[in-house]
Amino acid sequence: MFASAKLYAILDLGYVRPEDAAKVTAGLLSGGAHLLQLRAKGRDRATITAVARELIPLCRAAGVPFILNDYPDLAAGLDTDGVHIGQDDGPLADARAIVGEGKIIGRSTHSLEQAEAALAEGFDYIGFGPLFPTPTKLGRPGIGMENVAEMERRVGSKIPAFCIGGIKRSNLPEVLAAGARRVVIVSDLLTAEDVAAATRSVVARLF
Ligand code: TZP
Ligand code: MG
Repeated sequence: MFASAKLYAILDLGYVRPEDAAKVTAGLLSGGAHLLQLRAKGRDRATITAVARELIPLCRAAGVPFILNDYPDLAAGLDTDGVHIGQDDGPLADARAIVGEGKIIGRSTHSLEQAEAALAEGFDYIGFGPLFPTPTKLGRPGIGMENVAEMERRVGSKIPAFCIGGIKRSNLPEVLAAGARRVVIVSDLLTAEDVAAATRSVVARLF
């Protein structure tokens, strides 16, 4: 599932209340998301742990890898499939030492140079963006789509590379036309009236 993943869904607790996390995740999974991340910026460790414990069995049952954003130590203790870290979260080796071999470790990248550096360092996958400014990641400018094709050629041909940031069902055609082969979509799926149907419609357009 991981190597062929095209739609990476993120259950972001900025959009979903912890008590709704399992229900919304079930929608993402039944809609066919290929990877699932729990992102819980600013939440306490107890909340993150409790939500992760609910989501992990749902993902397992669906055959979908479960990735925790940040907190390699929590990821190790929770038996997640992996962890996702940003540019300011230290080198891969530090995270690897905590979570161990065999776990997926991804890196956020915001430029072609960072994408190539993450590949060279040995990350299992990257996020590339934000392509467009987005309320889900405030304070970061959109990097646009002009480097997407080159990023896919240099990095996406070697490890899974997911374009991210402001991608919605409405602009997915232009993102794909720019050369993207895999995407992360957060708010557009989490705020959809029918999460499963919205997810399904995206998956159908990625093949
Ligand atoms: N990293 C770069 S953009 C982003 C993250 C986590 C948020 C993407 O969310 P959305 O709602 O799909 O724009
Ligand atoms: Mg981080």
